Amino acid sequence: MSSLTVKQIKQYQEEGYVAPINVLSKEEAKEVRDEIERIEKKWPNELEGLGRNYVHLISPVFNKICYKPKILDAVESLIGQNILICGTTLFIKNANEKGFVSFHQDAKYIGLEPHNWVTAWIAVTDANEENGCMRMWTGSHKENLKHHDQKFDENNLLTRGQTVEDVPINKTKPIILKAGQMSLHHPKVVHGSGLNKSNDRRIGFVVQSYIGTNVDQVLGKMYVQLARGKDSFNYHENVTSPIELMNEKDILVRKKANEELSKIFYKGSERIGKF
Ligand SMILES: O=C(O)CCC(=O)C(=O)O
Repeated sequence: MSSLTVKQIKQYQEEGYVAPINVLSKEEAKEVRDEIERIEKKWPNELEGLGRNYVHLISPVFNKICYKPKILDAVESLIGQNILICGTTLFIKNANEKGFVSFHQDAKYIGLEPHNWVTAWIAVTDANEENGCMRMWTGSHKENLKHHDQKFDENNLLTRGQTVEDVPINKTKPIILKAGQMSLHHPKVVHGSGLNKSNDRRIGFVVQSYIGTNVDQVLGKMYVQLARGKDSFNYHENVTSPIELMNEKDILVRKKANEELSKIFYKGSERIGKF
């Protein structure tokens, strides 16, 4: 079932994103934050570096979120009814740290073709201009992929510090979300985010991305789960949902998935970053 209104679909087509969409209750968002903080406390390095990826493969709490009908209904409106979950990433900016995300296009280095996919940014905490919410360069998805400089800045939360220069800030819009709301953005829309100047963490749980079953990975191997519909293409490795937090078997699957993801992200790069 697709749930976005004609107006919302038009916003996505014209601006390259749609937001806000209510998907989790306040309690569910809190449950996700608690799960993150439980993992951080018990396994301090688990979510560091590459460990920010594929957390849905080691935690049933995250895995369940990826299958939420409210999320999938909205995604279906944009990419059709045969949907795979092909990855997740935690974008955490702690208070008093200098993390930022340079302006970039997701499609640049990820190798997912054709671009029948969409990224779901789910707000675990509120995201606003004070704590460094995303900003979208509206309409930029209608252009081709742009040149990205590779800066490897140590505070940049992107793998290579990939950066589109000269973004007209007056054409960007902040994506202000309450905890439990989501934005959906297009593979080619130029977006980034600034510093967290608040006293609390800013946390996004990002499904990167929901892809149509017709989308192939042209740079490497991906570990996917069927979220909805039927996969008659079978381009990717299928994995099962975790049944408990940090099960040993799941940890190994996640490790493999992350190794493969790293090869994709850094293909052709002379340097490897910390994520
Ligand atoms: O969380 C952020 O600030 C940026 C996330 C991002 O670039 C993405 O989800 O594609």
